[in-house]
Amino acid sequence: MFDTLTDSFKNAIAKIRFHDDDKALKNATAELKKSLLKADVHHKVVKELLRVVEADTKKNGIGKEQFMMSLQRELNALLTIHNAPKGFVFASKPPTVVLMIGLQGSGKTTTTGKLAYFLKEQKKKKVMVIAADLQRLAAVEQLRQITAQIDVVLVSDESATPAQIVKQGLLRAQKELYDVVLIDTAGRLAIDKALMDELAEVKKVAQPDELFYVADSMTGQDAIKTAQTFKEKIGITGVVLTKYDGDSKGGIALGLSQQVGVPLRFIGAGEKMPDLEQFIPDRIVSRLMGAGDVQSLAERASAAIDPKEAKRMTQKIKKGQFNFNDFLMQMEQMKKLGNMKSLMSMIPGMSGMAKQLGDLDLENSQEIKMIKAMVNSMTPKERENPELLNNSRKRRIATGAGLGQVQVNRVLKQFDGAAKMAKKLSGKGGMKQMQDMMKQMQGGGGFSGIPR
Ligand SMILES: Nc1nc2c(ncn2[C@@H]2O[C@H](COP(=O)(O)OP(=O)(O)OP(=O)(O)O)[C@@H](O)[C@H]2O)c(=O)[nH]1
Ligand SMILES: [Mg+2]
Repeated sequence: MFDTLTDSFKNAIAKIRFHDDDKALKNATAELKKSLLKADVHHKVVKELLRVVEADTKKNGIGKEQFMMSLQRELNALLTIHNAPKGFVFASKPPTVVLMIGLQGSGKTTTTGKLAYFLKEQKKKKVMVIAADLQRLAAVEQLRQITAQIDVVLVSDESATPAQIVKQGLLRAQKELYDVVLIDTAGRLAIDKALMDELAEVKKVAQPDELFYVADSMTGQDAIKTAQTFKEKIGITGVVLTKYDGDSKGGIALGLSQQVGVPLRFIGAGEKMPDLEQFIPDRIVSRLMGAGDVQSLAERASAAIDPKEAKRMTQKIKKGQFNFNDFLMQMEQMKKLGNMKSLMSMIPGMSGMAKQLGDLDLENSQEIKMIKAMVNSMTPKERENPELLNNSRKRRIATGAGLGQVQVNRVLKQFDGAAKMAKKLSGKGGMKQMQDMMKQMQGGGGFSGIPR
């Protein structure tokens, strides 16, 4: 997710050796300046960051460690707004009310869904969404589909005004003890008086704890200017940067908080519901320096994997009973983990690998589609008992799935191999094998000299 930026820091650090001189430091900062500007970080932000890092490193004696420490400290300062909240913060008295605002098409509705999903799955909260975008006819329908998909309550009424529907929703949230209420509002092409008046009225009724400005990262520095205007006119407490997956430069995330004077709180990097990440400065800095973010990884995994279910599955695998139904269920669970590329970049030393991985898409990969088609052509008995599959059954399944016999045989062989492998790993000594594998992965590639 932060490929370009991580590479910039990695290359600059590589220019400095253990004991070094002014010239090496100059080289390193010059290189960093060039690449940060290219990544679209604002020039004033770059200048200030490098000025402090250079002075600081000189003071402490030029060397790789000092340079990295100082870079780490200054990046942290750059991304942090003093006394401002980080990630998602709950109000002392529920429900926490969040107003989502921004220009047309910036990603408000999608982000409202992603945020609801994050709060429900990772924070285990009772979440309500209110549809206060009554400008576009399709807007409520879009939100209805999203909330249905993630199983979150939607409050809507096309015949009411935005302020009225917000009032209704909040009353219900009080009565039914909701933890969080997210309010999706209408966008406009540009900032105009009608929009600001509508938002001001909704704000008055909602009395929100948070006002999240949703900004499209593809609009670059314009996103920052608009955020500043929203801050002046309505007031905002945080920014969510969307479509970060389409922004190959990514530098805007670095300067945004200081430029707007409000913290960046979340980053959206994909169109699916799990594709939202909290922006917590020290974790992000760790990733930028190539040291991964194990904490976020663990939080994601714990949201996606139900420990009871995992135990049941392990038992089945141990007994050699892993079948096609289990396989499909595991695939569904994996989807909750979200984008593989961003997951990889959370593992220490693996940020380089994330790039090579590309966009592995579990839902749309040909292989997975083929397996799903096959499983769908099986009878319930066959799904439970893979060993039932003789040649005539295989032929029937191949026809039903629109596949050739060779393809079916290949997939069945793979499945068989995977089940055996899993059984082996789950047995005695299996855990050790796994750990050795992980150790090898951490040892190679990346740079892991950051003191923690
Ligand atoms: N690739 C990618 N697409 C995104 C992301 N966030 C939103 N989108 C897409 O951007 C488009 C607009 O998103 P919406 O959520 O409808 O935007 P909006 O701000 O609600 O738009 P209006 O209600 O018309 O003002 C949709 O096609 C989304 O799928 C993201 O993080 N990555
Ligand atoms: Mg919308």
